Amino acid sequence: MTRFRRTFVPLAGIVAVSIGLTACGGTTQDSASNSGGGDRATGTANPDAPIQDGLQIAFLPKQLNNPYSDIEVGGGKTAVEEFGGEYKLVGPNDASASSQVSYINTLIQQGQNVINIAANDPNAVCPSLNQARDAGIKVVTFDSDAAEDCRDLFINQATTQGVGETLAKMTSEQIGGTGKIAVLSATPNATNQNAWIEVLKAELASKPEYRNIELVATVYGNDDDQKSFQETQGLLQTYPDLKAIVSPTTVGIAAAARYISSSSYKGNVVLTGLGTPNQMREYVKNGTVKEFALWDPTNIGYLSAYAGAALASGQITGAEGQKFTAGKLGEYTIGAGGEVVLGPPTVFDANTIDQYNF
Ligand code: RAM
Repeated sequence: MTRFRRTFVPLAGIVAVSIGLTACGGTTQDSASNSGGGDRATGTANPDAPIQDGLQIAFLPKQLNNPYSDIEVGGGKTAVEEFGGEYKLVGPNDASASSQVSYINTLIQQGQNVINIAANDPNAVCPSLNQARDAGIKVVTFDSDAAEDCRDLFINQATTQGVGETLAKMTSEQIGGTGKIAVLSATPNATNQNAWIEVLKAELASKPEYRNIELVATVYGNDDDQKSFQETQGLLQTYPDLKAIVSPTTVGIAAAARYISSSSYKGNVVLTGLGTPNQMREYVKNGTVKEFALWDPTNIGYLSAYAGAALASGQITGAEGQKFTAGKLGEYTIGAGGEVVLGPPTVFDANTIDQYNF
């Protein structure tokens, strides 16, 4: 088990992974590239510049009614209060591709200094985000990235490669390296889930220890509790010999656990993926789930707020190798592609889950 990394993230630890920009229903990667953003990390940075007073820092998560998002933006609020800024939270109730566009437009009209956004689609938000940047607003993506040319920085919770590897390893270990598995994801457009699933597939295809594992389906619960619950039921009916469901979304894994825990599949079908300890505790204790992973979402929002403040204050421009200090988390270095990595994922099981409260 790895503990949360709270201080310096060495550049060498940042694994550059090309994000699988699977465009399903949203705009295409090319259309985002043409949207006028470009690389703006070229100005002069002044690492000694103080964080400006009264910065207006907005948070726009994937959706508001998601416990994970609530924890993330709570960390953002703490940071904004620490450095004397003005915190604002807005967002849609669903995580569909274009649901965030109208909120971005309003934040531009309000003249916010920074927009922190967990993008529901890597491209659908790009024209609006680039309008924001044209208006002098700094754009930081956190949790789920937008295309690289329409944001200044991406705060990644862990390396994309690291999350995908962890999903493959947890699944394989729990099914003894053999059998059919399925993925219960969030929305079809989610940048973060799609990137993790790409790595999971690559791991299964390339490592000899995974050669007897077959990924038979990927279904989407849209980060909606009821839909995730029904998709779980559908998977188990369609594939009676399914050995495991991997759900790389806190909404999906919690809904799947609820379904499995009161069915005959409990103890027979493995459920793993990414969940919050507080949502998963009862299912670990009642034997539905043995092991799953995550990071502390509070720290993502906290780091994102400080990154935005550092950009807006001129401490950094977003170029690779620049450093900034994120309050109590310490110093971070900007990696390739404007990515800042929080730290490694943590794996939770019955022995460790009670050490965590989020
Ligand atoms: C859900 C969301 C979020 C993701 C977590 C793991 O809450 O899809 O974007 O990071 O799961």
